[in-house]
Amino acid sequence: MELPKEVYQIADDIRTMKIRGAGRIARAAALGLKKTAELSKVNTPEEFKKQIKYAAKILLETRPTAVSLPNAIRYVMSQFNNKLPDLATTNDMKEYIILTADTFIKNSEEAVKKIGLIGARRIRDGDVILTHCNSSCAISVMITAFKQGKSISVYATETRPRFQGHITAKTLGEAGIPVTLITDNAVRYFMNDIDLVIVGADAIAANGAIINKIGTSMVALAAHEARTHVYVAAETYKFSPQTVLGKLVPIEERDPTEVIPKEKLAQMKNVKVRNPAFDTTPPEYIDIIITEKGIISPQAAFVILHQEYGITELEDLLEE
Ligand code: RI2
Repeated sequence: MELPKEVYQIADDIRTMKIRGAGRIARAAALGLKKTAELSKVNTPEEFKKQIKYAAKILLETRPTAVSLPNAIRYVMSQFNNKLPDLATTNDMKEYIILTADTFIKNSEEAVKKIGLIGARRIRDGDVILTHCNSSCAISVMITAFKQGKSISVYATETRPRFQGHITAKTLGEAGIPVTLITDNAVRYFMNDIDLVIVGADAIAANGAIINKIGTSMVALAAHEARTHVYVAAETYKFSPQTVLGKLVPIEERDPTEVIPKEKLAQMKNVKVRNPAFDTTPPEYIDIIITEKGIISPQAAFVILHQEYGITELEDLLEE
C-alpha cells in the first residue's frame, strides 16, 4: 500500500521529534490524514478506505505516549466511519476526511487559546512560576496572564536530555517575561521562591494521574513538599480512554545517544543507558487541571472521559 510522500515525511518528523509537543503531534497526525486524502491517487472507494486506514496506522506508530495522537486519529476516523453510508464516491470520502481533519486542527488551536484565558485567571500579579519542558498549553496560560498586565516571572528547567526548556525560555523571553533558566537538578533548590508550578501533559489517566515529560513527577514531588501548587494545562483530547479500560499509558524510551554520545559510552565498561521520555505524576500532587472546558480537579478525570467518549464508545475501544 502506497501513501503520498508528504505523509511519510510527517510521520518521520513526529518520530524524530522535528514536530513535537503533544498538541502539535496530534494536529500533525490530523494533517497527515488530510494530506492522504488531498494527494491520494486511488480511484475506487474500496482502495481509498484501505489507504486512509493504512495512513492512520503509519501515523499511530510514530510515538507511543502522547494520547493526543491516537485521539486525533480516532476523531477523524470514527466520524468518517459513521458517515460512510452517505459518502457515495471516492471524492466524497476524500472531502469528508479533509473537512474532519480541518475541524480537529481548528478546535485544537482554539482549545490552547481557551486554556490560556481560563488558566490566566488563576495567575496573580507578581507570581513566580516554574515550568518544566515545553508545553504550548502552559505557555498559553503564562503569556495570556502577562498580556493581561500581570507582572510574572518564570523559572524554566532546561529539560534534559533534549533541552526543550530552551524553547520555553526563548518563547517566554521574547514575549517580554523575565525568565531564569535552571538545570533540572536545581528545582528543589529554588522551590521556596516559587509561587506555583505549571506544566503540560502528554496523557491524563482515568484516575487523574498525569503523564508528562520525564522529571515532571520530581518537580511535583518537590512542589508537594514545599506546599507549592501544581497546575496542569491540557486539552480534553489528552485524556486517555484506554485507561478507563485498564490499560496503562506506555512510556516511550528513546535512543541512548540522546543522553550520551555513542563513542563516549563505548569507553565505559558495564554501563548501559536508560532514557524514558515521560513519567507519571500521581493525582495527589496535582491541584488543578486546566482544560478548554474548564478547571477540574484530577479526581474528575473520569467525568471528562465519560463526557468525551460515553459508555458505548468506551466499550468499542475494548477491542482495540
Ligand atoms: P503541549 C511534550 O512532549 C512535553 O512533555 C510537554 O509537556 C507535552 O508534550 C505537552 O505539550 P515531547 O513531544 O501539547 O516534547 O502542551 O516529548 O504543547
